[in-house]
Amino acid sequence: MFVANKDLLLPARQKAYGVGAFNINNLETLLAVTEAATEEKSPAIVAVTPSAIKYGGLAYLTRIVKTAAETVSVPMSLHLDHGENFEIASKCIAAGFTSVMIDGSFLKFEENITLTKQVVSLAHPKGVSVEAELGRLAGVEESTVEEKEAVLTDPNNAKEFVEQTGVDALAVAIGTSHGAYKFKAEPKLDFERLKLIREKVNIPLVLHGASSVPQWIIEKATKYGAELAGAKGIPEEHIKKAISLGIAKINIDTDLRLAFTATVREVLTNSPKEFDPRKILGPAKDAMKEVVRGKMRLFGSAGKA
Ligand code: TD4
Ligand code: CA
Ligand code: ZN
Repeated sequence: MFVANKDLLLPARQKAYGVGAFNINNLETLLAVTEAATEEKSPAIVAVTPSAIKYGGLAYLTRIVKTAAETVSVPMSLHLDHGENFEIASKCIAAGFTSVMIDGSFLKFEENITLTKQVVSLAHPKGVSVEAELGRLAGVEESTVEEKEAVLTDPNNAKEFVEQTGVDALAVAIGTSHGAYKFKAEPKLDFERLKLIREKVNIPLVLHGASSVPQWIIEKATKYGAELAGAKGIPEEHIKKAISLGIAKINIDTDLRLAFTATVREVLTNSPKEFDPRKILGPAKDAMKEVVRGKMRLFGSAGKA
């Protein structure tokens, strides 16, 4: 069932569970999400970034996700992740996305409001949900954000931003970052800040950079030749706590990339005679599916569809 993010996030917010947004850029990753959602009876958000669109093509990606969503009985949405300008958001809306993120977090506060409002006024009459971002995550983004440039979300600004823009969901910066190297020392999230934001803002909140970088996947990848020393993510307990404090959408990309890569390496090493892509990518898809299933259980969305 093809739905808007809002239809997935409002029940999640009310019942205090989280819905995973899983980044895809190919058929295998989409199948992993779709099969996991079906088996776990879970809602799912399929997320596509501008660089995924560059890689896979807007028309191709839109069609395969629509086909998947219309095929399964669980609710799924198609979401633009980190749309960086009005143009890409409007292209995705025209293509049939049911949700877009406009990431004006690099702009000044007022400019972020103006851009977000523009996207909201285009999206809402068409029934499309809008996510915006306030504050900056460290790590790999549109351009790399150095840790010192990362700015955590100010709760008062969040309140004003939501009131002025009418967005449906807000991505907050509380210490997470994109990618496989989130912390040099111990993982640390600013839960106090999240509580304060929650007190002032009533819409669903979004946690980017939420991958846990499971050590067993790092070990498997390393066993088969990967070099991933120092990779570290968000502990699962932290994710649970964030959900209990109002996070309703949780973005996962890195853990799927890691599961994919570890499994492709394993198959190629263990089966050197194999050259059928389906025999290589099939197990990688299954590995990603298991990761997605685990997330759905962790976030509490399993059994909610
Ligand atoms: O929004 N995301 C996914 C970002 C993906 C990076 O974009 P490109 O497609 O341009 O490479 C997240 O918040 C994922 O966080 P994670 O912890 O999984 O890295
Ligand atoms: Ca951003
Ligand atoms: Zn993100």
